[in-house]
Amino acid sequence: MYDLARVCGNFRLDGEFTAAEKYGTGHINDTFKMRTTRQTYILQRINTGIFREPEKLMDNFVRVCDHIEKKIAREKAADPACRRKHLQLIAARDGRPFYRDAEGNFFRCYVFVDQARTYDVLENAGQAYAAAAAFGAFQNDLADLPGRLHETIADFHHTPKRLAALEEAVKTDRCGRLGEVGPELEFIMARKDEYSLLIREKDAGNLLERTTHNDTKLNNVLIDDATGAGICVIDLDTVMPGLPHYDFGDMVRTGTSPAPEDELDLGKVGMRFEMFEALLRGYLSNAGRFLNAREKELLPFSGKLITLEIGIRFLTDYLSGDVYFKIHREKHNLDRCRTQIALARSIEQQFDAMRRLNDSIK
Ligand code: ADP
Ligand code: GN1
Ligand code: MG
Repeated sequence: MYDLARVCGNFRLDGEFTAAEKYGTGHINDTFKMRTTRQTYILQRINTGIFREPEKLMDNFVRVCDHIEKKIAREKAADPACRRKHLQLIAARDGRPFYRDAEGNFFRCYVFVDQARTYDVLENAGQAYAAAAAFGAFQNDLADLPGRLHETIADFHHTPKRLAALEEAVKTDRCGRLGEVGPELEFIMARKDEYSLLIREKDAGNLLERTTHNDTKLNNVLIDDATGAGICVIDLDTVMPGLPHYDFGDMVRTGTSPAPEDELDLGKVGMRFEMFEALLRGYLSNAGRFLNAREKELLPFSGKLITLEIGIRFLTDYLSGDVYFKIHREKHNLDRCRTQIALARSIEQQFDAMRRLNDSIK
């Protein structure tokens, strides 16, 4: 699709380009694992249909990476392997943190973190604890980031606006798919009153805007093969001002079910309580240092809210003709929406126990 050898020639790489292959299961960017004679890298083409201001996005990226790098600088003096704990951006030949080709494609490149991997479905509670601790540490590290980051996508987690977009897609029914989604729509609409809770609490001053990741799908943290620790948080496109709940909620959405996000057998989808507990304890082991009482109290609710919010987004995209998320089969977005609903239902069934556990952790 792209002349990757030529693109790579525009970055300050160590060694000569040898090969690149498609990599990962992300829904937005085009990701390649790329090798030179001396190093392995990740090369990404930023999806500028979605991220309309890639320069600002990369400005965020650099600020975040530099800040985290400074935090671990002292550690690094003692252990050079610590550089695996943050993304190391490779500058383009002109010194910028990205390369823009003649067609207007934006590419960025960073060092491939080896002996670590991501999981689309977590295997055990230890991984859940480790991943959530890493995201908690990430928020904690960014708590003193100077200035305010650019909003790379406005209202990214504004659930009522996500619902309004769904209502618009229902009205338009661009692809004539409305007839297929009755039960899903009914489930989503029946919970309409819950979608504004976090926004209202924020407006009332009970929840504080912080710098958050906003896309804490569990495959956005690298787990070290040898130690099982969550070593490096990746996919920094949406790091921007937000609520911590957006991050914790997405961990619950992606870290508690034993089935993948697009599972067809909904009987396999559900919230495993022991995974929720591990996520909560892992997250609080770091985020517990800065969260206030109301922020803590609303963590279980965020799991349900973000699951429904992403369900709303998948359904909106299905009705709109699959224009946002990459799909790999017919009805893929509808299948994804259905798993979110099955998971939200399972969360609702265990909600009292989730809250009791949360309240018991001081
Ligand atoms: P997307 O926005 O499309 O999800 P990501 O930045 O999450 O893109 O990258 C896609 C996948 O590539 C990740 O899930 C991870 O497996 C892998 N990956 C990304 N960055 C690195 C890295 N620095 N080292 C190793 N693997 C990486
Ligand atoms: C997208 O880029 P990726 O695949 O990690 C999406 C998230 C959704 C997720 C659903 C910028 O994440 O918001 O939660 O898919 N990213 C963007 O799987 O929209
Ligand atoms: Mg990703």
